[in-house]
Parts: sequence; structure tokens; C-alpha cells
Amino acid sequence: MKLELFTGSLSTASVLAVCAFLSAVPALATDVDMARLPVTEPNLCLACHTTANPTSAGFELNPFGEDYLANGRLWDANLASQDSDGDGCLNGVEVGDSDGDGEPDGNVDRQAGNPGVPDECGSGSLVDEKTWGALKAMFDGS
Ligand SMILES: [Ca+2]
Ligand SMILES: [Ca+2]
Ligand SMILES: [Ca+2]
Repeated sequence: MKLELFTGSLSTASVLAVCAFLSAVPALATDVDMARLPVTEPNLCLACHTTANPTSAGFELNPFGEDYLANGRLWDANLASQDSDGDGCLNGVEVGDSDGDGEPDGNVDRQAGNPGVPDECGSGSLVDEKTWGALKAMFDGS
């Protein structure tokens, strides 16, 4: 029966299809989980998993995924105030919803960092990286 659900889900082509098929296995992530994060681009599955295409055979959680699970699979102020991956940037800032109320910060539509991977949060957008690169070039290049 689970296999039938799996096949049915795959027929629906969408960005969430890869994550959604796991809805056949209630213990794993579903598109409901994805929808709880106010901002999911560009990390999508990688926000919680160590693989971009989690399957029932391989769906290892990253530190943020573990904390999300431990938080009752809820995105809230509690989870937003933690720094799951220990990179010095709070989950809320990385996800783009600093206070964890489910509403993105300002006009944010992309995660500033990955809440489950130690990275340079706050400079995660291409625009910021380019700006930073231009600034560095001004000091280094002349
Ligand atoms: Ca962090
Ligand atoms: Ca908010
Ligand atoms: Ca991070």
C-alpha cells in the first residue's frame, strides 16, 4: 500500500514532490513540514536533511532537522532562537523569520543561510556575496 501511495505522489510534478512522497511514511518529513517553514528556498530538503533527495532509505537529519523534530515538528520562536548548527547565526535569521512567528522578515523570500549547515549566514544571498566581493575588490585590487 505504501508503494502505491509512493507511485501516486511521484506523478505530481512539483518542487515538493521529492519531499512529499515521504508522506507515505508518517514518521518522516512531509510537505506539511515544508509548509511550516515560512521560507524554504533555496535549501528545500537540505534545510533539514543531509541529502537534497531524502528517501525512505536515506533521510538523515542535519542538526536543524534534529532540533525541528525535538521541537514537536513546529517552527516557532523557540526553534528560531536556537543555533542548531552552531555557526553563530540563529535559526530564525538563517531561515529568514527571525522571531519565528511564521511570517518572513520584511521582503525575504530566500533563506539567508542553511539552518542545518555551518555557513556564512547573512551573506548567503548572491546579492550580498557580490556586494561583499565588490567591496573586497575595492580594497584589495587598487
Ligand atoms: Ca546557525
Ligand atoms: Ca517573523
Ligand atoms: Ca547555518
